[in-house]
Amino acid sequence: MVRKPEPSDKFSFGLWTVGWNAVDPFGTGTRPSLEPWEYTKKLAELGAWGITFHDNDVYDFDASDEERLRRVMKVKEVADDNGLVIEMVTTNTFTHPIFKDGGLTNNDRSIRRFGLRKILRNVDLAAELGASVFVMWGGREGAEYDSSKDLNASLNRYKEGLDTVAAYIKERGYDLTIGLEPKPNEPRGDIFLPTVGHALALIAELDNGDIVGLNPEVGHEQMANLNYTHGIAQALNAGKLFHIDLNGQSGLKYDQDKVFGHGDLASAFFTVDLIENGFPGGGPTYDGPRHFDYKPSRTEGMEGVWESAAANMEMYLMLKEKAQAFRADPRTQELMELASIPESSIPTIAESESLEEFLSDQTAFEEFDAKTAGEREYHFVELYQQAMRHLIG
Ligand code: ASC
Ligand code: MN
Ligand code: MN
Ligand code: MN
Repeated sequence: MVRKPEPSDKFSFGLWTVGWNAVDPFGTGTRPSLEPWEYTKKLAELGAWGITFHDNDVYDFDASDEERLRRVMKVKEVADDNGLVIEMVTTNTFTHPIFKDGGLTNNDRSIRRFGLRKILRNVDLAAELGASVFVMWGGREGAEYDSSKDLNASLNRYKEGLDTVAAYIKERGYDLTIGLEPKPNEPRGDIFLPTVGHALALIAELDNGDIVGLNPEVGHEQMANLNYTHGIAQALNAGKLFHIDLNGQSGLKYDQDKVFGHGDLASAFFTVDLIENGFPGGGPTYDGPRHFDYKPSRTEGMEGVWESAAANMEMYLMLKEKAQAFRADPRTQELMELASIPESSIPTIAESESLEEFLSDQTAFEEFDAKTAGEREYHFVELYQQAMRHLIG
C-alpha cells in the first residue's frame, strides 16, 4: 500500500485540470463547472500542496477589475485557509478569438500589444499571490499554413515578447522566473517552440534569458515522439528546469492529458527516478513542484474527477517507492558499474592533460585494441530488466 500524499510531496494541480468540464471539439461538456475555490478546497483534502491557474480559470476574459479582484482573493483565501500554496500562475492567451493567431507572435501588431499587456498584468498578479514561476504556454503561437507567416519576424516577435516580460519582472523586482512550455502542435497545426530543445535554443538568444527556463510537459514531448526524461535531463543540465507538467500520453496521438503514468509507464518510472534520485553521478537536481497538468477523461463524472486527481499522486508515490528501491538495490549498483555508467562522469581528457599530451598518448589510438573494445559487454538490457523487476516484479 502506498502512503497518502503529504504537503511535503509538493504535489500541485492546475485549476483547469480538475476544472475541465470535458468540452471537446466533438461534444459538449459532460460535467458541471464548479467555482475555482471549490476545486481548491477539494485538492487540499486529497493531499495536494499547491495549486496553479490561468487568469481566466478564475475570472472571465472581460471581468471588471472589481470582479477580478473579488474572485482572485476568494481563491487566495481558500488556498490560505487550507494550507495550499499558489506556486505558479499562467496567462490564457489561447481561448478568446482575439488570440486565434497568437498573442506574442500574432501578425496583427495591435493584438500583440494587447496580448503583452494581458500577460504583464498577470505577472503582477502572480507576484502578489506569491507564485515563484510564471508559465508561458504559447499554444496559439504558430500556424496551419506556411504561407501565413514571416517565420523570421514571428520568432523575433516571440523573443521580443519574452524579453519584455522578463525585463518587466526584473524591473519590478519580482521573485519570479518564467517557464516556457513547448508543444509541437494542437491547437495550431504547428506551434512555435515545439520541443524542449527549440525552447532552450531560443532562450539562449534572449537578453534576459537568465530568468527564463522550461516547464516541459510529459505528453507534449511524447507528441513529438521524444523522450521526456531526456528532455528534462537536458533542461537540468542547462540549469533551466524551472517547473514540470506531469501527465500521461499513449503514443503519437492528440494531446491526451491522461493521469501521470497512465501512458508510457516505463518512461514515467525513469522520469520519477531522475526527479527523485537525480543523475547517477550527481549533478543538477530538480526541487520544484510535482505539478500535474492532466485532464479527467470525458467519460468521468465528478467522482471520476477526484479519483483521477488522487490517481496522479498515487502513481507518482508508487513510482517513487519503486525507483528508490531500484537505486538502493546493490545489484543495480553492480550493473551500473558493469555498464560503465560511473565512468561516464570522468572527463575524456584529464584536467591536467594538455591537448598535446592527449595527441601523443599512443595507448589512446595507435596501440588501442579497438577489436577487443568493440567486443565488450555493457549489460544495458539486464540493467533495464533490473528496473522492470522493481517496477512490476
Ligand atoms: C497551459 C498548459 C497547458 C495548457 C493547457 C490548456 O498553461 O500548461 O498545457 O495551458 O492545459 O488547456
Ligand atoms: Mn497537454
Ligand atoms: Mn501543460
Ligand atoms: Mn495542458
